[in-house]
Parts: sequence; C-alpha cells; structure tokens
Amino acid sequence: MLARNALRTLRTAAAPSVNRGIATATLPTLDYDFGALEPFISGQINEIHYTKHHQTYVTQFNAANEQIVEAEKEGDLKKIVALQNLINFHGGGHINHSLFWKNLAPQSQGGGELPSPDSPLGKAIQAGWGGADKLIDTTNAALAGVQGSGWAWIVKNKLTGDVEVITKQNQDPVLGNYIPLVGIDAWEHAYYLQYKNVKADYFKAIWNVINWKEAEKRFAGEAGFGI
Ligand code: MN3
Repeated sequence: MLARNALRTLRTAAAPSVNRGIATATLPTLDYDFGALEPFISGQINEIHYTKHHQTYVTQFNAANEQIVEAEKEGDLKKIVALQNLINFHGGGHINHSLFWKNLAPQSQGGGELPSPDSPLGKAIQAGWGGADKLIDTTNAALAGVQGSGWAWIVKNKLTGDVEVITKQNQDPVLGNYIPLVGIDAWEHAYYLQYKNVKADYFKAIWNVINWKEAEKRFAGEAGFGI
C-alpha cells in the first residue's frame, strides 16, 4: 500500500514524462551551484550526492517500475510483490532528495533566514515550540537519534495544523497526514566527506542554509514535490 501511494505521489507531483504508459522519474534541476552551500556543505558532497546518489534512486526507480509493468502484463503477482521494496526505496529516495534540494538555499538566496514571526509558519512555530530555537534543537536531537540511515523531518500535521518533528528510516517518504516542510538527510553520504564521524557538527551547520521560504510555501500548501 505504501509503495502504491509513493508511486501515485510521484506520478502526480513530478509531472513525469510518459513512456509506454510508465511514469518516469527524472533528476530535478538544482537552483544553485554545487559549491553555493559552502562552507556549510561542501561542493564535493553536493556534487556526489546529486549526480551519483540521487541519480541512482532515479535510475533504479525507473528500472523497477518498468519491471513492474512487465510483471503486471505477465500476471506475475509474486514478482510484483517482490518489486515493491525497490519501488519504495528508490521512489522514496527520489521524493526525499527532490524535497531536500529545494529546502536548501545559499545564504545569498535567503538560506538560513528564519520564517517571519508574522507568517503562518512563523506563528505555528511560535505557538507549538515557543520559537525556532527549540524546534531546531529538537530536530537535531531527532537526527542524532536516527540509528543507521534515515531522515528527520519538520512536518505540518494536516489534521491539527501543528508543526511537528518526525524521523524516517532509510528512504521511507513522508506520507499520510504529514506535509514535509524541511527534511534533513542523516545518511553518512550526506556529510561524511566533510564532517567525518562528527555528524553533530553537520546537523548544526545545515541550518545556515535551510530555505525557510520553501518551508513556508509547503506549510501553505502552495509548493513542494511529492506532497
Ligand atoms: Mn542522501
């Protein structure tokens, strides 16, 4: 069910090109150069993260999707079920990274500027957390608590309108009643070349290039990929 939802989200949100009836994921265009987030995230990390890691999720999602279409033609239910893990993992990876690139910005483009206290997101953060500092501290604690590979997300609870912090393992995407506002990649590939084993420094540094303007749009339901 999760995989089907993820697939539907991709189809809806990515406006994918259609090839023989198959939804095709594509690597999104970056709004900044690889080196534009330095010194907080190195150009080398961004380049490898985007051209290798994200590209692999795109390629493998498309490959698994083609195999599912073939398996459906063959009526091979076991194969269809077996392929769901690949769809989930690589489709989730594509959704998560597409959101991630957009929720980062160089400081010259507003990266690190906290939401205005008068904005709907700013008000929700104030009401729920007493300010952005507590929200950021809580997110960093959640990131530190991710065992193995995963993500922490600042989300909007659709039912209550509250701003919450959740974690996800591996590449499980944010679905259901949550709208992802800001996602932070806690996989080693996101920081190791620069921060080595001191991931707490990466978690601290990344707030300098968080694109809160994008988060405000997502909070208002006006933008975003896969939400
Ligand atoms: Mn990653």
